[in-house]
Amino acid sequence: MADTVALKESFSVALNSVTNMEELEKIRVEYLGKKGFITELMQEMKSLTPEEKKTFGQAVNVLKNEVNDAITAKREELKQKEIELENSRMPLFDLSMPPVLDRGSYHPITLVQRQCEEVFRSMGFAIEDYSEIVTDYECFEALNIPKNHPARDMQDTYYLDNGQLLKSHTSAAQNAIYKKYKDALINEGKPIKAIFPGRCFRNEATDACHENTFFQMEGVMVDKNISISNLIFFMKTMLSEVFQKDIKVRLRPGFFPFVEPGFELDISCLICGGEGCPSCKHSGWLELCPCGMIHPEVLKAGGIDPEEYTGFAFGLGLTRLAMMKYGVKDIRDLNSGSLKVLSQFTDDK
Ligand code: FA5
Repeated sequence: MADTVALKESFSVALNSVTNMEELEKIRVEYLGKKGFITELMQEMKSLTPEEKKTFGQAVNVLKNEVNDAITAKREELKQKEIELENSRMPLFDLSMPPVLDRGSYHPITLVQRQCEEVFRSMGFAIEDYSEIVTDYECFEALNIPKNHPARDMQDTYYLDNGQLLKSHTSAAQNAIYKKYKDALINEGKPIKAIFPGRCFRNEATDACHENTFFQMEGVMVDKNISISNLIFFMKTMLSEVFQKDIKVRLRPGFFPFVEPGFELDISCLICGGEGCPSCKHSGWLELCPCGMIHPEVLKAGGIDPEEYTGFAFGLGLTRLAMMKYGVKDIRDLNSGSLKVLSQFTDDK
């Protein structure tokens, strides 16, 4: 008497190796066809006793049904795969759909960032990108802010479990920039001139001029004999190019451990014309671009000899610049994703 269990096993192995409809049909014929293994088993019954016929007949029937069901399921599976393959070859868009959306627009921060990049590129600055997750060394220690230094309280920082942190200011990239360009400075006399825009994160209570996620654009220049007048020249050029009109600016002393001397560069609020409003915390002035001469310790950490080289650095508040440039009264509107706000900038490319 043939072994139905062994036949079922050989069928399973054969079915598993099937990859298309042709192979499936071949197996169907091999097992269920007129001369197939299962049909042959049925014929063996003739020579059995009535008792044997009963048990064997039942086993063959069960096997036949299982084989049938398995072939039907496999057929469905193959059909589904064919449909998926066909879909993957189709274009992802439907050319016959009527246009339902208006032309999109650049985000005001992108617009203002591009303008700044253009201004600095034309003055020979390289544009660099940097990660949003940085080390404590990059964000603080390399910037002359050791562990437990009170200056860390100036920036409410989001720390990660692994000790890294979300970049609280673009200054976090300074050390890497110095290390990247110092050889060309020292060996070939090429000044370091770079800007590096990026997203920053602080655990801030938000208001009309503070967000917890905002953009800054850092800039550095290092060479022999760089002075505060170079810094003032670049700041003035950047502001007059971006605003294309005279704006009132004030420079006052400011403390940042990574510059000496340090300054706060404020602009007269363009929302209220300097009268005072929520956008400028009713002071008439908006802190826009702190800056200063790079601290000798920071140059040293970047592998640059402060006895030989000097430089300036600035940290422009790009999000605030976008507010001023486009008259956005509340900084939170810029992260709101509201098309009402953002679509106003469509034509300004
Ligand atoms: C800094 O972040 C320094 N790293 C800047 C710097 C660089 C100083 C190089 C000296 C040399 P501050 O925390 O003030 O400084 O931020 C710089 C600018 O970013 C501010 O003037 C403001 O325009 C913008 N800014 C800061 N915090 C926020 C915030 N929560 N929301 C929106 N803009 C902000």
